[in-house]
Parts: sequence; structure tokens; C-alpha cells
Amino acid sequence: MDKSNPPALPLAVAAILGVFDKHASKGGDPTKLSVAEAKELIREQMGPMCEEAKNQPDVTQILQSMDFDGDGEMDIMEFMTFLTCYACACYGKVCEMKGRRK
Ligand SMILES: [Ca+2]
Repeated sequence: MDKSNPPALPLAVAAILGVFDKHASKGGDPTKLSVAEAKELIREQMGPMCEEAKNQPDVTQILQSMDFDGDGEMDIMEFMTFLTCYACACYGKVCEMKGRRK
């Protein structure tokens, strides 16, 4: 493996897990994001992009729709599902900007 050019995906996953852990471990169950922790994470990580959106997302509504087990918190699987939806939306925007079909 070329150490000067490490693969991007393991680094991206590590970054995602680091962000999740940083926010989830602030209080309560350190393996889950409370609503307050999730809101702070979204504001910190996605705030500028959300502010540019015409229809700003209702974060509470997003969190409720991603809380599949209904425990009022977001575990890593729920968070990754949320992130997948976010990544797909970003990919759609990139395709649109490049004039590509998805
Ligand atoms: Ca949950």
C-alpha cells in the first residue's frame, strides 16, 4: 500500500465514527445521540449546507423519522442510515450540477 496516498474510504469512515462518538459521548448513553446531541452534530457538520437550502430541514422531524426503534435516540445504525440518505441527496445534487443522470 502506498502510504503517501492512503485509501480515502477508511479515513472517511473513521471521520464519521469520530464525529458520532464525539457527540454521542457528551451525555447519557455514549453509544447513542440524544435529540440535543444530534441537533448539535447537524448544526456543527451540516449547518452551512442546511442554511443554503431553500427548504430548511426540520431537524426534529428528520430525527423522528430516523428513529426506527422509537427510543428517542439515534444509534449508529440509525445515524448511518441518515448519513446514507444525506450522501445520496448530495450525490443527486452533484449529478445535477454536472448534467448527469443518476
Ligand atoms: Ca433509536
